[in-house]
Amino acid sequence: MASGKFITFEGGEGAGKSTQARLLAERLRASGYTVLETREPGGTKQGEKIREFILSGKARDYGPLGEAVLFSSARDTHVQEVISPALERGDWVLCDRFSDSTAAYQGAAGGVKPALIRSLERIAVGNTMPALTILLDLPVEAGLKRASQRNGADEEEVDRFEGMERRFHEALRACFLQIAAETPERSVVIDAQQAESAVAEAVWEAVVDRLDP
Ligand code: T5A
Repeated sequence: MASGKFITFEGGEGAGKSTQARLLAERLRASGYTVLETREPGGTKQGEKIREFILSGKARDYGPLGEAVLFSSARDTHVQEVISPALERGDWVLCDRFSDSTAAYQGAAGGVKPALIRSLERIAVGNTMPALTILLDLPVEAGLKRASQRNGADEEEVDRFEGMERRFHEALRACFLQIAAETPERSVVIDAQQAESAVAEAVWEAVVDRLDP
């Protein structure tokens, strides 16, 4: 039986997921916990290859369903080879994006039917659902601005999804909020417009409240 704690960070582009996952990992480690930081797509050799393939735009021709299958294949390996073993060891696992991202990007915004998205989640994730999902929510404009500032002037840095039209990003935001409303037992929504330190404090409060470190 898994005895560790599984936390995922979700949200639109530039919401601050990577930043907050790193800050939470530092805080947990300072409290004496063993923490595994990982991300999706990625987290395994195969997953990093799929990440490169999709984010470079090379998988675009397969359409949202093809991309959902690729993300799910990477997730299946990630769960089996990395996440589940770490949870069984009793580690804390912090994952930058997970299956809610497939529901939002390929499902709500990409048009893949909810039943297909749910089937893929069942296959790739099974029972290894997060104990806590932190949804970092902020207006689309603000998130894209942050992402573009991080990328700098290099247009080549804009990945497969950052460059999508505004309607796509609004659909993502609405979907993430809907998932959070439908799964209150694991989801906490945090206003990501606040300063980095204030967001970090809200994340820590959610972790203490839900998981009692
Ligand atoms: N995807 C992923 C799918 O379509 N389906 C899936 O199933 C999965 C798993 C992943 C892409 O793949 C898609 C979604 C994504 O488009 P990625 O590079 O991992 O690509 O992209 P993101 O996860 O969107 O990561 P980003 O780096 O764009 O955003 P983050 O991690 O949310 O933000 P972060 O921490 O890098 O911060 C961005 C910038 O903002 C600043 C940071 O310093 C940084 O410069 N910042 C703040 N500025 C002001 N105030 C704050 N509170 C700030 N917090 C951070």
